[in-house]
Amino acid sequence: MKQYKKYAAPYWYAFILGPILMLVEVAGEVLMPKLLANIINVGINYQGGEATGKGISYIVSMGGGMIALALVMMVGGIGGAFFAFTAATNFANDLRKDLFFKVQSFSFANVDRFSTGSLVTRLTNDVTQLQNLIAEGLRMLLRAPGMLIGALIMAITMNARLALVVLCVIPVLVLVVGIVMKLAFPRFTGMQKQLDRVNSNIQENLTNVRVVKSFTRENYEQEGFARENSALRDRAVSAMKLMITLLPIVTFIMNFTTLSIVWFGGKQVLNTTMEVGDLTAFINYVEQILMSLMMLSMVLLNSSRAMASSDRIMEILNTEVDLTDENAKHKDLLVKEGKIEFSHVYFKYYKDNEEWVLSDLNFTVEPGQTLGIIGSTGSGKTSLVSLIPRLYDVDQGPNGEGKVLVDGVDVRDYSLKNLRSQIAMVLQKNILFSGTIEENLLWGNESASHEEVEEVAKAARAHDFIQGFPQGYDTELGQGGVNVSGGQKQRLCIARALLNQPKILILDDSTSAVDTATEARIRESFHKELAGTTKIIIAQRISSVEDADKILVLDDGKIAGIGSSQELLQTCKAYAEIYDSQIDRKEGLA
Ligand code: M5T
Ligand code: MG
Repeated sequence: MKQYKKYAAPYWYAFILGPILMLVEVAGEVLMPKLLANIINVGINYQGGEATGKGISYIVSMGGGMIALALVMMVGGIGGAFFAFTAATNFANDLRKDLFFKVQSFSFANVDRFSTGSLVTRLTNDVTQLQNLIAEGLRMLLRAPGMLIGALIMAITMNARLALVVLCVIPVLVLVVGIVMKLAFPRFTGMQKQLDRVNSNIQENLTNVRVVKSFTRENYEQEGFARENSALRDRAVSAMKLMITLLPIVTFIMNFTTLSIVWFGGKQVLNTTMEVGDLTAFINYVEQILMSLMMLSMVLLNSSRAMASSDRIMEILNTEVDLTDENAKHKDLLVKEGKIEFSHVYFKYYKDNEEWVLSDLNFTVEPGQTLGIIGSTGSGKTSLVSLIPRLYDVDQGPNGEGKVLVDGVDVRDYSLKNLRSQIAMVLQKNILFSGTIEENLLWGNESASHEEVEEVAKAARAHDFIQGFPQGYDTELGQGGVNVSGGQKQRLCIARALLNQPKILILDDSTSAVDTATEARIRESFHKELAGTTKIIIAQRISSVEDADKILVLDDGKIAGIGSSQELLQTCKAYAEIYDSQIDRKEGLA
């Protein structure tokens, strides 16, 4: 609750005016039956078959009063609803914005914990549940208790004995609502969880629609979706069943009470201990009392749904971002040289696992050098380079603290912004965004000129094919870059990474879809134009790394050998084997 205060604070006026204006409406509602009673008792005063009251002028003036009151109530009602909605929508808007910021600050490890679908549900549906509760709550907060208390006072002063009937009914109603709420809460939690699953399913299928189609898995996926969707319906129905039973039960209690009032009140009228007008008004008050209880129970019931959502929202807000630069010692330090050093580096993704993904890595790359990394799939190449821009942090190894150093400084001592701005990484799984080619390339550096964009595109050997498109650099890319070929996409991603003139450039298998001749030309331009940049190139093909200053051979998370291609051929069996297999294949093909 404390955490929500800051989202309500800027709109305090709406949070206060909403309920207060609703109170104006309630005051009118409570006065209305009294005026009606006056018309019947004083204006008409129907006795012994004859009207002996004050007559038409009194009735008209009372009627006029009722109209004026209705107008005031209308203003109160409209104003109250307006401020309640203002408060709720603004609250939700700020909360959603903060949740988004928080998710953006998540480390990879944090994101891995929630599914994307669940994050989407939490930021949309769950926030909306909270928003609805606030809008409803603000309108009912004073209105329901105000009506309850007002009507009770009016009823008791009018006829205390008859009011006893009502007082007997209230505990029964409270009990019923209490039981329903207790049963409802777990069902609502279950419903939100199922909604997560449906959203995850939609999200996964839509992003991977091409794969689904190429495996003709549409039917299977439709079945899967239908299953999750039906489960959602079932859960919603089970929750709604409870809500639905509540309404008839309450109506039954209300009707029963009204009947009792007419029964007991009727007797009093016959005994002339009560006036007819008072009985009419009394019935109105009883209805108001029961209505207000009904409204309260609805708010409480909805709040049980919103509480389930609130817990899920809190889970995001309270997630500790496990990778921050709060304790960085040199926040203003920039990466200047691009020297990289691994010293006793151990790492694993799941901290409970016995096995290390990377163990005891020690090596150095000098500024401007090129390091090639080679190794079988799953040997830890991607994991290794992820540690440099701190996508993950090094773990405590068996023989003390391991470190990744850039320019001799622990990466954890840079601010994340300064560190990452100088390290460009082309990920193994590349993503482009919808927008033009030029816009996508500008991700690397927003303030770059068109000439600079062309320059990096040339370096990445992308310029020629971009020029080949009718719209050139203004060609629209589909979401994820679906309308360019795999190799073209890789080259665009390389160009994007180059635009920032990084001190360190990491290419994770980024030329796997590019033909060898083009790849050789890309390497050549790196050599010429990125002389000062330290380059790490992960590759499957020996030819991609053969001319690197150093090649690191990774095997099951350990360094099997490091050195130039010539040296490795002599010293590293694993390297020689890969070399032979690829050279053999080349000769076989020739
Ligand atoms: C090394 C595991 C993976 C493998 C090992 C990215 C990632 C990997 N792993 C996880 O448990 N969680 C993750 O998020 O770590 O994986 P890698 O570093 O991705 O290997 P690679 O880059 O050498 O392989 P490849 O196929 O890209 O050549 O056991 O299960
Ligand atoms: Mg990899």
